Amino acid sequence: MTKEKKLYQFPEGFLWGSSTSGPQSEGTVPGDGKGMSNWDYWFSIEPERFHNQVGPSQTSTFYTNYKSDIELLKATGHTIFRPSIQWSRLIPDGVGEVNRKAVDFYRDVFKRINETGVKLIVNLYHFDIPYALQEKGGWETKETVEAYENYARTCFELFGDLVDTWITFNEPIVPVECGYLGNYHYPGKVDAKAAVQVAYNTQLASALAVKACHETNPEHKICVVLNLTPAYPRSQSEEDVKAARIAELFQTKSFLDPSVLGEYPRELVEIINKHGLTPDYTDEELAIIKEHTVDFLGVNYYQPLRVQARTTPWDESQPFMPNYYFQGYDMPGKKINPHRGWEIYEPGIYDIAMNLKENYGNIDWILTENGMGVEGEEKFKVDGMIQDDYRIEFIENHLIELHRAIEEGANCHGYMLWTFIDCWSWLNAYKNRYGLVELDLETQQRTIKKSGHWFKQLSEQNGFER
Ligand code: BGP
Repeated sequence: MTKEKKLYQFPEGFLWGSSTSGPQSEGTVPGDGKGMSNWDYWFSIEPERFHNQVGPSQTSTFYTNYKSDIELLKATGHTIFRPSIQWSRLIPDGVGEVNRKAVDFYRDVFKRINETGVKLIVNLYHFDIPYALQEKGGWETKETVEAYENYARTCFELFGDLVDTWITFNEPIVPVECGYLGNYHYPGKVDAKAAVQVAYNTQLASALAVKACHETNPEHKICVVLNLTPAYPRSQSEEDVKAARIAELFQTKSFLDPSVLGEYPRELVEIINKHGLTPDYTDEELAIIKEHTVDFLGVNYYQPLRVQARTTPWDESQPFMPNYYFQGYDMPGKKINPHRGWEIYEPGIYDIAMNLKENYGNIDWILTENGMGVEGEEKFKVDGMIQDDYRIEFIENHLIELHRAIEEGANCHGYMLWTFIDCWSWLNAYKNRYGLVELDLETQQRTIKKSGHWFKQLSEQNGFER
């Protein structure tokens, strides 16, 4: 007996596409005028920290090949696409002179994308800061906040005739955690006080960009992209539930609440104060955060966060970390992406959607990143094409949960995969492939994967049957 198929039809006008970032896709060529970013600098001093010692200079050569790459957007069914501007390309020293070659490049990219009829959503910041600012303390300082506000305003003025939908930051918690607590990103500090200041300054900068966007073009919309994984407790015991609640304060509410509600959660503020981590702030700054909340949200979702109460007492000789209050929980029997090692938990999307619906005024949102990284993906190549059925299944399974949420009133308006063409990924370089389009690193040739062809069909049908 064959099971009857169900049709998962998405609302009219639902957007289908992918996200990438400047630092992970553009690459550099001599004479392009790009300044040094934190990533360029870090690679120059510690290349061994990067997988196979592959750095950020080449990436997927979008700077050179963007004209033909943009043609691939249509071939893979895109109706929306998210690139990012590299601050260090546009304003090489972070402040001051604008690089005219960068203006020409980004204008041509945006113009061509508009001509294909694909909706553009442009991100201003994807973990990349001009090194000239990083050297002077980066996000620990208010000078960087001011420089970022000017940079954002410059972008709205230079590109506002071509772009009407913007993103202030992608996953702002990541540079906080990785750069100031966990030593996975430059500057590799382990300093909770600095981490809190960086988080606060980033939030202030995001609100200032929202303000600048609305002042420059009142019709334009702007969001922040957050990785909103729920924190799932090991059990319903009081201790585990408390651990999950506090983990969520740090991991998600630290940016979600001020970005959408205009205020920090009281319990988070109390914890920060209790540990002597209060950042430098003024009432005037808090008023800016309060008044300039985002128009909509971008949500990235890859894997859930599972936590439990601490099983061992915190070692007081160690510097403060959020996991003073909780620790990770390795749930037995969890579903795993064997090619990347991350847990796959599709209902996470539904839970995020319901949280936004119930606790954040059912704000409009787009799923801005979801995807499946695969190490050694070339082994799935048959007759010249990567047969990534696992990716198709991964996307469908997540879409089923998203569809369920939308049927129950979630305000989600699009699904964007990470990523378009296989790209360079920070410390992992090219280890994990995510693209709808395969990139041959030797020849730079692009070949649409099976999922890329399937995605086109998905987009044309505005849904799928299963
Ligand atoms: C997200 C980032 C992306 C990308 C992705 C995949 O959090 O926004 O920039 O890197 O993760 O990560 P990885 O390549 O480490 O698997």
